[in-house]
Amino acid sequence: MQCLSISIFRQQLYRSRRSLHSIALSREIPASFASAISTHSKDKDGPISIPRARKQHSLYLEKLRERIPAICLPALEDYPDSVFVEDSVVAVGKRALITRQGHPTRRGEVDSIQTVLLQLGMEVFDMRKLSKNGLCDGGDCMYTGRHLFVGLSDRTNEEGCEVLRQTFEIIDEEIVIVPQVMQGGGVLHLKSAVSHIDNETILAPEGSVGDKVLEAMQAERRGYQVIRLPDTLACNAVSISNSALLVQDNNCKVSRNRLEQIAATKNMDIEFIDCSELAKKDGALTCCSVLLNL
Ligand code: CIR
Repeated sequence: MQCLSISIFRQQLYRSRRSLHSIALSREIPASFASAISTHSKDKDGPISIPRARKQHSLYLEKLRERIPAICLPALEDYPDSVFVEDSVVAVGKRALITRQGHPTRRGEVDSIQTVLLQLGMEVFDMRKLSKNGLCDGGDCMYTGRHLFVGLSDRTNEEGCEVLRQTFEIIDEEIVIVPQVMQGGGVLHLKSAVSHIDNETILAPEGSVGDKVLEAMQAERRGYQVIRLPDTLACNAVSISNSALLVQDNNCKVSRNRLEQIAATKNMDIEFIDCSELAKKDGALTCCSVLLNL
């Protein structure tokens, strides 16, 4: 009996260590950001204000830096979308896979990320060398500490998933490929719809997009508690070391209250951050950083 509880304790300790983030990567917003890819119409959302976008981004960084050190790389003017660093890499522990991004205009973003990861002493693999046609955006990959969920999307294909499988097969956790169920749902990446708070809790939107993604992930069967929110943007939260939650600020009181409640239950700090300028370019909160567990 004692052996069993010690082994459960060890497992929990090991899992909680794996959730501890030691450093974050991010990148400044380039002056070319107004040309970033977007599904939003300018008329509906208004033109991009670079000063406002930069202010929002620096507040985001400030909140991250209250919890962990964050490296902020210089802007890449030739790559308007390069602030969305999440898409350049998938990292689990000390192992990282540099992606071949799904959108051709974004593929040069990865080189400087690769350099930093090597400098940090990570074991770095490169999808561009491992597969001719593999594509993947990091926004489609969600590592909860128990599973690596990979969403097939317009940016991530089967060949890309195969490279992820080969790269991360050494980790203990299951790699779950989530079929493309979000088409037409106004959702770019898997993590535009779902994100995790810790290794047992997932946020997902109410309604049919959320239903389809959760079913495809078999989230409940895999033991996740799912918190459904009316506001899809609020479902993309950055969870730092199981102790703080950064959430997109929004006018949806129900989402806000539910998130505050869950954060209180889990004894986590919660911060609401306005990233409305980044959202005009389909960016959410997780896209602007890569949290590493070195
Ligand atoms: C794009 O379309 O690639 C960018 N405008 C937005 C990328 C957002 N990244 C993410 O959700 N991981």
